[in-house]
Parts: sequence; structure tokens; C-alpha cells
Amino acid sequence: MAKETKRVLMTGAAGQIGSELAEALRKKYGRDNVLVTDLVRPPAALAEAGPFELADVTDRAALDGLIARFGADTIYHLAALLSATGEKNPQKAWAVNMNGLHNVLEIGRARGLVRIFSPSSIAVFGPATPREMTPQDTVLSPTTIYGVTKVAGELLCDYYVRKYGLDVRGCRYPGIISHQTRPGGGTTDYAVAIFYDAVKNGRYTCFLREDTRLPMMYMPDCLKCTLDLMDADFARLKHHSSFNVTAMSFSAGELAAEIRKHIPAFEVRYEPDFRQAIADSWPASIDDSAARAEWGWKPDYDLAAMTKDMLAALRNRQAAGTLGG
Ligand code: NAD
Ligand code: AKB
Repeated sequence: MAKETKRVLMTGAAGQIGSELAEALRKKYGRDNVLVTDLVRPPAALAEAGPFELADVTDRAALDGLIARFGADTIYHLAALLSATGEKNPQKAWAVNMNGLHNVLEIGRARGLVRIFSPSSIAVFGPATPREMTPQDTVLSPTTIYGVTKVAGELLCDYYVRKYGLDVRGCRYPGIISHQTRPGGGTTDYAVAIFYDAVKNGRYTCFLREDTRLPMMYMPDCLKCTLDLMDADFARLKHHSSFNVTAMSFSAGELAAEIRKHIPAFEVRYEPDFRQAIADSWPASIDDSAARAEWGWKPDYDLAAMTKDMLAALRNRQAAGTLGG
């Protein structure tokens, strides 16, 4: 019989995904059974709603001490540097993404943890990968340091599954769109920023070209995807840390047109910067049939439903005065 998660430690909990996943995990396992950690302190609403500790994932002894004291049996490892931030400091991206993951896996192995979640990204793909309906098992030759760490990370996680029988799982998230915590330095961040600027100013300057098409997913689907993968029957999994997952694909221009259905006067200018080359190296659409077959993945939100929900949520925040300047 599969061992069950009872006590969770999460890294990177102040980030775009971690901050909402923390809430979901507290709801699922009970607030006192989820220790959220980050290098920086998240807003009080998160840090004070349950156990929180400052932790640097590159410090294995400190992380191990926290896991031992809390009695965590499962880790959700979200701490990382993303694609755009990584290109500005490749050495730090390697240190955080690779050494951090290696520390988590070593702690998991030594302590016989029940399960580890370590997300990968569409950044594992590169210019030599088929761009449309990118297959599950295909060429992985990224051109960013972030992508390099994600490929190496997937291989390392799968090695720990094979060599040590450690249950490590992960999916290749596409760009994640959300309205609670702003994204932390990726190439898909435009697809969040555009909503804030549409609601606040009615105009947006986009750092990608109008015709740039990328795979994306709305946060409720991202949370469902993560929790469902972690609940999946291990015996049914042929893949472990590298599942392709997607919910929608759109270009920057198509997203702007969808927002214009709600804000007709919305204006967008396109001024591509260094992130254009990163976006051009990634897939436009993803084949996630392995995730659908192996653990029943199916998204709920398409472009229209996501846009409607995002705008409503941000307008509510604007009315409450919590949208920021
Ligand atoms: P984010 O940048 O919003 O958050 C990352 C968090 O990690 C930050 O709060 C940061 O303070 C923390 N961190 C950085 N260095 C640390 C260290 N040394 N020790 C501890 N914490 C540290 O990232 P996110 O978007 O929430 O991404 C979470 C995970 O999902 C990452 O592995 C990322 O690669 C992956 N992912 C995200 C997306 C997306 O669109 N958001 C897409 C694909 C994959
Ligand atoms: C980024 O743009 O770096 C992330 C990702 C797709 O991994 N959002």
C-alpha cells in the first residue's frame, strides 16, 4: 500500500505558484501540517496563516534541520530562478536550481521521504524541438541556463526514482497566469502583466512580439494539476518528473484581442527585448496526452474563461485598493 503524505514542507512559498499552492496544501492537509519556507518573507496573510520559516535551499544542513524538526514526509520544492532572471545571473541560477534540487533529493533519499514534487518547465525544449504539439519524449536542447537546469533536474529526479526508489514527481508547467502573486522573472510574465496594466491603465507595452504564441495555464488548473499528479497511483506512472501539461496556447496579439472583448479601448504596443529570443526557442503548443493517459490530467480553463476570471478578480482587487500602483 502506498505511503500517505501527512506533513508537508514547501520551498519557494513566497513565489507566484508557491503562495497559492501553500493555501491549497493547508486546506488539504490542515494548516499545522504544512510548513512553508522561502528565502524571503511572504506577505503576512501567508506567513501568519500557518507555520512559516525562512530557508535557503542551497543550505542543505539548515533545510534538513527544518525537515527533521517539523517531521515533514513530503516536499513541494518550488524555489528556483526563472528564465529571464536566470539569463541575468547564470551562475546563481545553477546554484539555486541545481544545488537546491540536489539538496532536496539527498534529504529525501536519506530520510526515506514519502514523495517529492519538483516542477519542470516548457523551458526544457529548444529550437531543435518540434514547435507544434511538442511530444512528451523529444529533443531536449534548451538555449537558456534555466532550461539547462530544468533538463538536468528532470534527469536527476528520474535517477533518484530509478536508483533509490524515491517517489519524485513533476510536470513541465507552461506559462502560469494568476492574479494573487506577481510572477518572479520569467518570459511568460507578460501574460500576467498585461492584465494588471489593462485594468489599471487601459494600455500595455509588451516585451514580446504580437505573433509570439506560447503554451499557458490558469492558476486553478496549475493547482489541480499539481495536487492530482501527487495523488496519482505510482504504479500507473511511466514518466515521473517530466510530464508535458498544457491548457491553452495563444499569441500576445490573441490575448490582447480577448481582453479587448471586455475593455474595448485597450491598447498594446510591442517592444520585444531579450526575452523574445527565449520565447522563440520554446514550443507554441504541447502534446500532453501522456499526462492525460497516466494520471487523468484535464484542464478546466481556456483563453475566454481565464480572461473573464482574471479581469473580474483584478477589478475586485482594484475596488478593494489592493492592486498596487
Ligand atoms: P517565483 O520566481 O515566483 O518564486 C520562486 C521563489 O523561490 C521566490 O519566492 C524566491 O524568493 C524563492 N527562492 C529563490 N532562491 C531561493 C533560495 N536560494 N532558497 C529558497 N527560496 C528561494 O517562481 P514560480 O513561478 O512560483 O515557480 C515555481 C516553480 O515552478 C519553479 O521551479 C519554476 O521553475 C516552475 N515553473 C513556473 C512557471 C510559471 O509560469 N510560474 C512555469 C514553469 C515552471
Ligand atoms: C518562465 O517564463 O521562465 C516560466 C516558465 C515557462 O518556466 N514562466
